[in-house]
Amino acid sequence: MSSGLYSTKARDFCQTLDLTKVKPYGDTMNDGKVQVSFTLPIADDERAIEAARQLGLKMGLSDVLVAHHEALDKEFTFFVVYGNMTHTVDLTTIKVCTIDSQVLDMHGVDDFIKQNIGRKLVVVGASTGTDAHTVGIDAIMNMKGYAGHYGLERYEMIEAYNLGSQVANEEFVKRATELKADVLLVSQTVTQKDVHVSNLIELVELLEASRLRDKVILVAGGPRINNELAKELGYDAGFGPGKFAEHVASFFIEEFVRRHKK
Ligand code: B12
Repeated sequence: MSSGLYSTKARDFCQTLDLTKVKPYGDTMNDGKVQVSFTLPIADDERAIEAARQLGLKMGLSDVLVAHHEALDKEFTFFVVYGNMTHTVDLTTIKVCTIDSQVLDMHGVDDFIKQNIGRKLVVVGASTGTDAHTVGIDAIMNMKGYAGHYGLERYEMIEAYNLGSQVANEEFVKRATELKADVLLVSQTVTQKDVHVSNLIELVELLEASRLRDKVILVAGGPRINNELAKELGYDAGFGPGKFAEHVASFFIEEFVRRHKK
């Protein structure tokens, strides 16, 4: 291994990477290479391929290549398009709304609750509204957990109630009241026509009307949920893909203590 080779590479990288003009990396810095896939509601023919190419140009790609096209049926065609992104972003101006809690593991969370709260926390979760997807909320709550991360049901100091899917907001609020919930976890997967937004807002309104909003820590999650959106909609936090029980638990135990110290 020659250290000379490595230092030359590192120098090239530094010389060409401009954080104020970041663009996709294919195999050389700043080549802007991307792959986009989409379906058009038209038959798979020469005109359709040209339509896909022109759409690629309109997306801000140069050197557009329609690498793959396949008829899904007579009236729909699937495309894979390659191209070079002409746009850049200025990383130095980007601000994100992050969750700053220190992430503890399951035992760390249990110990924290024992030492700082002194009783079990009641956590009630569901996939609400018309949403039938349960895998996300199960990943967070079920005993066996997901991808090697145990769910909240396994935590000694958490009393977890997973109400399942398609739970109407009214029913969710009713059960949360009966169970004296400290924390409410809402999962939303379907985002077509922004149904998740109206459903999440409806829950906040119901909680406010029942004078419960300030009494619970309210968290949303799902594949297209992030902290920024959740906060905008009146939630205390939002979690998306790649987050597990320990992330949300670490957030709500800190938040619980913060509120009760006040
Ligand atoms: C499995 C599945 C189904 C199953 C669900 C079975 C079940 N019991 O859940 C079935 C077949 C029932 C189904 C139905 C439908 N589905 Co579906 N489904 C999927 C699929 C393939 C996987 C979803 C999944 O399980 N992901 C795994 C989990 C673990 O990931 P996750 O949800 O993101 O959860 C993680 C995080 O987001 C986070 N998280 C999630 N929730 C929460 C909550 C909290 C509080 C926290 C902290 C974190 C958190 O933690 C998890 C772990 O990291 C996806 C496509 C895909 N590959 O993603 C489509 C998909 C979600 N389905 C889709 C659609 C459209 C539907 C239907 C509407 C189809 C139809 N026309 O009938 C129906 C839904 C009907 C309804 N009323 O809801 C679309 C959604 C598009 C959109 N953005 O709106 C997708 C993306 C498919 C697609 N590409 O079109 N579906």
